[in-house]
Amino acid sequence: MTDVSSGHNVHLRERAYRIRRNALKMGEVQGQGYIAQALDIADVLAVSYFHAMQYRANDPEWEGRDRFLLSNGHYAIALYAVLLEAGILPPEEYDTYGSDDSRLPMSGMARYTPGMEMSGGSLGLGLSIAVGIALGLKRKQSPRRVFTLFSDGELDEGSVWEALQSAAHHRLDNLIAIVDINNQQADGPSTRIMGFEPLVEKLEAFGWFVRRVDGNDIDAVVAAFDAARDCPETKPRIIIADTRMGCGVPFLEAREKNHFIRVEPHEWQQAIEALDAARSA
Ligand SMILES: Cc1ncc(C[n+]2csc(CCOP(=O)(O)OP(=O)(O)O)c2C)c(N)n1
Ligand SMILES: [Mg+2]
Repeated sequence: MTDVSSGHNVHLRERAYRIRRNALKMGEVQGQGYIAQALDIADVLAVSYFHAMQYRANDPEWEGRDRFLLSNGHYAIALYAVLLEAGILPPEEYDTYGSDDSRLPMSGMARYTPGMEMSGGSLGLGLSIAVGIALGLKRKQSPRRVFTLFSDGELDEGSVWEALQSAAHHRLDNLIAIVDINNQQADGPSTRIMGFEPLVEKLEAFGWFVRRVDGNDIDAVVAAFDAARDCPETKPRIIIADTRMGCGVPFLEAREKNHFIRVEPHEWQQAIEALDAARSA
């Protein structure tokens, strides 16, 4: 039987593959990095940049763009990977990742990098900034939307819950938040450090439109973004994406303590080969 639903999103799967590949190529330049996160969030980024958002690759500050705010600044390598794929950054620039004077520092800096809307190194702030921008766009009667990605570790931060509450208060239906539930943070599994379940119920009680999906299932992610776009209620929207760290490279997926992984020099090529094998499977 033909799987028609997967057929629809073949181009997004290819984008996600290329985002993962870009991240691995950058990781190889420095020999380390937040690679497992880039691999887990690649599908969400593919859907954001190649299905949901409007922007001009050759004019990243175009006033009519949708904004994408990366709150978890240590995921910068993942954002660079999609900015390279989108043509906002030139493809050969990956080679400068993390080196002196590069526009791609290991921790994201809005001032340095075209397409990076905020510096997110200090966690827990992106959603508040997104609320302010979404409110400003509404007051200017702009039809544009604000997307923001944050991590499950950021749910430990009180500021995130204040922002969740204020977005609902201001009825920001132009705000689409995505939270990456990879159940990992610096000190261990997120649910052990600071439990946040039942998350759907909590966010609904806070007045948000909520969808929870397998964040590594492109079809499910597309459906969630479409539902968030089409929801008729004047509520902010949030997509809870359950993801697998290292997704796409089985030996990295299996690695323990993968908040910050070191990859041996000979393993980078193996990682790309594993990615290629999964792509042609
Ligand atoms: C306010 C703040 N506190 C602590 C840190 C140090 N820090 C960097 S990454 C990280 C883990 C955050 O959780 P999460 O993003 O879910 O981790 P991951 O999924 O990337 O493993 C921490 C605590 C920080 N950058 N900012
Ligand atoms: Mg996490």
